[in-house]
Amino acid sequence: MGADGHPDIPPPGARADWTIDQDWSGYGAEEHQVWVTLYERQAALLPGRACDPFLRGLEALDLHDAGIPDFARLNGELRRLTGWTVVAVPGLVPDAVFFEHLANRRFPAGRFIRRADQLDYLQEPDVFHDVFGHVPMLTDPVFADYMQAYGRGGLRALGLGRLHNLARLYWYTVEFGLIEADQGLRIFGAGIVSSRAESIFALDDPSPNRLGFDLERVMRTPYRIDDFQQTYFVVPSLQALLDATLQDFDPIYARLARAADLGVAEILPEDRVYSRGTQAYAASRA
Ligand code: HBI
Ligand code: FE
Repeated sequence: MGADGHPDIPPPGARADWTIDQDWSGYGAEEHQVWVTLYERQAALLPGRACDPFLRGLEALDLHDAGIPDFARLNGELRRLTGWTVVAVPGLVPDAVFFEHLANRRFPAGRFIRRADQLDYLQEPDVFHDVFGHVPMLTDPVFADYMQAYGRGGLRALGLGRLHNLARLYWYTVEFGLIEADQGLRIFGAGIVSSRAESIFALDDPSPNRLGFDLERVMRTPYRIDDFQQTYFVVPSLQALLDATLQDFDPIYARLARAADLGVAEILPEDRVYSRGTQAYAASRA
C-alpha cells in the first residue's frame, strides 16, 4: 500500500502507468443509455449555470451522440485544441501516477460507468464524471495549462509532504470551483457540473458560503467528501487562477506548515464574501 491507501502496483491487465484500453466496443447498450440519461439531464440544466468555456468545450467535443464517448475519437479533437488526451484507467490511481499523467497533459479517466439505479451515487470517479465533468474544461487553453501546472506541483508537493494542502486547491477549483462571469457566478468544477443536485445547490442554495478565491486560504480549508460543500470559492478568471499557481509555492508551504487549518465553514475578516451561507443544509445533515 502507498501512503494514500492504494496498492502501489497496477491491477492485472493494467500497464505500468495504470492505463488500460478503453475497449469502447465492449460497452453494452445499457451502459451507453446511462451516459445518455446523465448527459441529457446535465445538458438541460447547465446553460446559464456552467461557465462559457465549459459549455463551448462540451459543444466542441460533440460528446453526446452515441452514448459513452470513444476516447480515440475524442482525443483527435482534444489533442488538436490543447494537446491534452484522455487515457483510460481502472479507477482511482496512486497520487504520483495521477500527477505524472497530468504533468504530461494526459487526463486519467475511469472506463466504467455507474449503474442505472445509481445515477446520483458514486464512490469512485466513473467515465461520466471524468469525461463529461473534466474534459470540456481541458479544451480551454488557460485551464489546460492550469491542470498541467497542478500535475507538476503535485509531484513536488508529494516530495515536500504538503500534498494535503495542494489537494485542497484541486478540490476547490478543478472539482468544485465557481467563476465570476459578466452575468454572475458560473460553475467550472467537474464535481458540480457532473452532479444534478449540486449544479443547483452550488449556485442557488442559501446554505453554503461563496467566498473569493485566495490560494493560500484555500490550501488551509478542509473539505467535505461525503456531501455538498459548505464553502465554494469563486475565481475572478481562469487566467487569475493559472497566474496564482505559477508562483513559487515554497514560501507558501513554509507558512502552511505553521498555520492551523480553518473550519470548513469559517469566514475570515479579509474574505471577499459573495454569499454568507446559512449552513442550514449542513446543520440538517449533522
Ligand atoms: N485517480 N483516477 C483518478 N482520478 C482522480 O481524480 C484522482 C486519482 N488519484 C489521486 C487523486 N485523484 C487525488 O488524490 C489528487 O488529486 C490529490
Ligand atoms: Fe474529478
